Amino acid sequence: MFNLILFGPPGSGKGTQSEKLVEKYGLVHLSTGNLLREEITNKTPLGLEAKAFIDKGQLVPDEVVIGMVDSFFEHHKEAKGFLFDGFPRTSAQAEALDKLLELKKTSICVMLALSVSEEELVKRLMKRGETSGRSDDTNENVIRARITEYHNKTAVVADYYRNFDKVVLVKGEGTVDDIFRSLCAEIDCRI
Ligand code: B4P
Repeated sequence: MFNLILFGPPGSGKGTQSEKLVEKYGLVHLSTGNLLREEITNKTPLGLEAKAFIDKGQLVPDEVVIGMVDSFFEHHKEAKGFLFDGFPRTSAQAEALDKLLELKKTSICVMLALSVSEEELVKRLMKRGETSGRSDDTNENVIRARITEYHNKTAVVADYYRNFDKVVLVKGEGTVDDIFRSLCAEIDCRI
């Protein structure tokens, strides 16, 4: 199996690039953001709980997210590899992911980390907010809170994988196609 984490702050292009990468490499796309939004749309108890956090720009509690990922794996037993988008976002999630993959006798091959300046992140997310209908994209304070959560809780996840020499930094500014080419070059030499 080839398992890849696409990492970066909110608005760094994870969702945008993931769609292109899963199509090219035939990986199963696991976006915890998309899964949570689906739960919110379906008004499930999990969705209602998650919405309260997302609307404030906070991370959803680890046990909720890890449970959701576990059940996603149950439904994708035949996958030949996963692209993790927006997960793991805390050290506890990273450790849980390692354990779940170990049960499948596999592991993370590489973490590709997109780097984008904070002003560019805010600009992109405010622009998406004009059309996406996403409650977490319309208010600049909420966007900045998400970026703060990233620095406080998520950035350390890269250190976790750096210990295993699995992190590659990729410039996340420029055209979508140029960034896609850089990501593909890193994957092609490992797959
Ligand atoms: P996510 O759905 O993961 O959303 P995101 O990080 O905001 O967006 P992403 O990074 O995918 O967006 P993209 O850059 O592609 O999370 C939403 C919320 O869910 C979180 O805040 C959190 O509360 C919760 N959550 C999710 N996972 C969780 C977890 N594991 N644990 C706890 N809580 C969790 O796109 C941004 C915009 O930039 C788009 O409009 C795009 O068109 C544009 N863009 C992309 N590339 C560009 C480029 N090269 N140039 C210009 N614009 C570009």
